[in-house]
Amino acid sequence: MKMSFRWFGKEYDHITLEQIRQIPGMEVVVTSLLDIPVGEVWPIERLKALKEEVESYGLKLEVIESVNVHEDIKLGLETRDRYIEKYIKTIKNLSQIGVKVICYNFMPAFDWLRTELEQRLDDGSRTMAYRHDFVSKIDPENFAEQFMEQSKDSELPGWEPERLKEISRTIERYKEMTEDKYWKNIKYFLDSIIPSAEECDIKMAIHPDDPPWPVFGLPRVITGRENIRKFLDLNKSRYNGITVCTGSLGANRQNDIPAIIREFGREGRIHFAHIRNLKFTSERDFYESAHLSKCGSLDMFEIVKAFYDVEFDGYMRPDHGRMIWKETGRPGYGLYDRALGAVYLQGLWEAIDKMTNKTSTIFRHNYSSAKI
Ligand code: DNO
Ligand code: MN
Repeated sequence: MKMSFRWFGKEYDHITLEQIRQIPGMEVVVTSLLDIPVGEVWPIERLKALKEEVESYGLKLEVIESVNVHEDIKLGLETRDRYIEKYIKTIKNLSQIGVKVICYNFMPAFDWLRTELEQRLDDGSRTMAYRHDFVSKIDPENFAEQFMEQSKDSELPGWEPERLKEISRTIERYKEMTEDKYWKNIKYFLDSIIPSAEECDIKMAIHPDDPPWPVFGLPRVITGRENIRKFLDLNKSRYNGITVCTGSLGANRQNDIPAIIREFGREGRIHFAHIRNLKFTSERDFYESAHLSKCGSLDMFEIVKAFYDVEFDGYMRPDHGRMIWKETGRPGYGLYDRALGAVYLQGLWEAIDKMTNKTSTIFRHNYSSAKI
């Protein structure tokens, strides 16, 4: 397991590489070029400069999150081949700077969805939350208006009227989309890009849909064990793999995350792990808690143990954290709570490792006490 940390780049992140390098055990930076429009090629010169910058802090740039997939590819339009070609060119450029894993998602219209970005917890920290009744009341036909109406009491940066209108137009384009067609579009994409990923020795790691169920009438398919199996069978190359995001998959209580890790980890199909906890407040409602098992509803020990048992040698990162110690900034992506998460996860790993290799620990212990 290699511990990593997401960084949005010098222009977009209030966190510095200097801070990241001081998190104990941190090896790898997960980043992207946020200003390149979706679908365009990531220029090699920019990538070289980014690599140099990251490495000048003693960190490695081996994971990209995300190279986003153009909507035309997801919609299966004729224009998709043009964007697939560009995607492949980006994969090639990334391989030239030593990138090993690309995380991406295939969610229609938008990425993850929360209904609260700054919910206050009892200890005064702030976190993101999801309320299903907010989402289920919104009719996709009047998406923008109804979303605004529902959210008039909450603060939802990132969901400004302009963006809502744009999303509304995108949702409209999915009107005729069925799950079946959507799966076909995923397969078309995979079969087009995976041979290049193989050649470039870059593992593709799809991120699960978050939350893992359809919202606003849009298909969401990377949702649990069965559908992950279906996804991996669409293209059987090891380079076609997944990101296990415990907070995304964990929002559906039916998902047995350690079992998912064991099944797909043994097959070498998990390349990246996002680990975070969440606390259920009702059947489908939850907030994002601190990473510790006792703070949320997921058992972090069982999750890390499953990764350990399948000898996971991919990349792991703490996922969203709360905002604590008066930090402000991009919701979910503060420094402090994620740094605590990174250290906690490494603590679990070390404990499991030492318990598993009992003999060597006992031997070392006896040896040193014998010397005294
Ligand atoms: C949320 C993240 C996702 C993830 C994308 C990958 O914070 O885990 O936004 O980066 O879905 O494409
Ligand atoms: Mn995630």
